[in-house]
Amino acid sequence: MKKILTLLAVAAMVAVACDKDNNGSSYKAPISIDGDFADWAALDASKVVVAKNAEGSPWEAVKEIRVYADKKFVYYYMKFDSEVLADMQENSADKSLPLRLNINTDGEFESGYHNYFIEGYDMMTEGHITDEEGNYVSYDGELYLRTEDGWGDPVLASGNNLTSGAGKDNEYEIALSREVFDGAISSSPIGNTFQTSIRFYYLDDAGKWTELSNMPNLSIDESENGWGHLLEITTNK
Ligand SMILES: [Ca+2]
Ligand SMILES: [Ca+2]
Repeated sequence: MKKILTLLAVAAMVAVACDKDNNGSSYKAPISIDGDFADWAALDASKVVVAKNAEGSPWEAVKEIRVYADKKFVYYYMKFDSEVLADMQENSADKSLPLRLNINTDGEFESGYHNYFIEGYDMMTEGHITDEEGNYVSYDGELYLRTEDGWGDPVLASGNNLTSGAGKDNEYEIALSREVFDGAISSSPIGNTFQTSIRFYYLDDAGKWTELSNMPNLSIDESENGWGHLLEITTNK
């Protein structure tokens, strides 16, 4: 009996350590934003969407991204080529790295923003993953909504826990809170299926944002999913 009670006590402690959602079921984050990437390796690989830098793409500084979504968060992983990155930043005004997460929640590719390719994403987050000295900082994104008038002012300022991030060496991970996102853009929440991509920048010698990479970056003709330069993500429940 004593053993059973001990087990129950442990179970109760574990339950307390986990978040409770509205349904009362527990949530344990599969990814910790801590600059340790072993948690990514532990995910079910069949549920992680991976994009590697396409051969012949105009960009070389980002080697790979991964995206994994569950009911609470959308998680992003990225791996850089340190040497290429350092070369590009050699004459940078400062070493901060701006980054945008692009998200298409309406499932169609006419509305929203188009740059090079078939995109049509209607929301983006914007922030930095490093400070001016090039040290990783937490990605504290502000949220923008694309309208007929352009991007306009952010619909959610930074400092609202929309995103967080952590990096080590040439890897970085981000968690985006679906609850914060949906609260800011209630008209178009992130659905079970959505599309996303990442745009990377560095600062040139005049401090101007300059492209480091776009991911994914398959050419349209080679794209297998038909979504152009967005990855299609299905939420793991
Ligand atoms: Ca981690
Ligand atoms: Ca769209």
